[in-house]
Amino acid sequence: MSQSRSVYEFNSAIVREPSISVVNGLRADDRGGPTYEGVKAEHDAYIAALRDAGVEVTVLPPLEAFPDSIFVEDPALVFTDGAILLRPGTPTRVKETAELAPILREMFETVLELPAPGQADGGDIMYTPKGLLIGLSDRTDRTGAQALISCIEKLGGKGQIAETPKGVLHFKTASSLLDDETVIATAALANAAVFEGSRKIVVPEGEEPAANVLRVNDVVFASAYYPRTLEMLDREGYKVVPLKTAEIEKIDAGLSCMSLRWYGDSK
Ligand code: CIR
Repeated sequence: MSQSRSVYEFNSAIVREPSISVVNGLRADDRGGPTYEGVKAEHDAYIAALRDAGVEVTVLPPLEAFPDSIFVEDPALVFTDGAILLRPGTPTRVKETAELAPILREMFETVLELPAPGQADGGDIMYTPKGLLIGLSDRTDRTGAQALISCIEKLGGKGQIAETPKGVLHFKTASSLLDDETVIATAALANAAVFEGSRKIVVPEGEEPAANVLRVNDVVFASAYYPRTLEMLDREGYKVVPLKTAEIEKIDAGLSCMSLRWYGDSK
């Protein structure tokens, strides 16, 4: 696995347009569904921000049969040297993997498949300079995490299992990499053993969803609705791109989940 550049240096990404059915996306607590127009506007701004950050974005067509298919991060994992097809840990999303497979096979020479019966969602997987952290959650089980580590090792990388706090959808719902030394996390996750040795920025109480940020090249995408977190990131010297997330948050999503990102050497 190529280690010569930062894990947040990207020149390529895949996104998928939201379907009209996105209004029926999965959610743990129903605070009212998002509107299609609202999600589409947030998604359009997200694509524009990726392009502004220097990323070439491939936009896939919407899939009406899969309300959550806009969240392409979950059914696959991508690297410079290959891709891994995952098995999402919730029944309505399992077949999203087959929908992504053809484009990944076109774009990557090596495409591995997570062997059955394990399950893993990309939202539980954090790239760090020391390897991948795989959070166990309701979506990612130990069998899936261990099988995934074997796949990652076949691509020349390393993986390590972590725990996700109870009641949190994904490991990265509550933590994100900010740079080679630093993570941002909720208070519940910041002291996890896997973050020992990292510099930690803890999101203020009441702003927990702000822990899902996305570092892309020299900028950090962050939700526009958490002013204390935005201010803290600014004070720490990060170049923050605030993005609207009100609609996607209604279906438990944040900024990392709407893209698959990698650095393509051939570009
Ligand atoms: C789901 O429950 O699967 C979607 N409604 C949200 C997925 C968010 N994915 C992510 O953060 N990686």
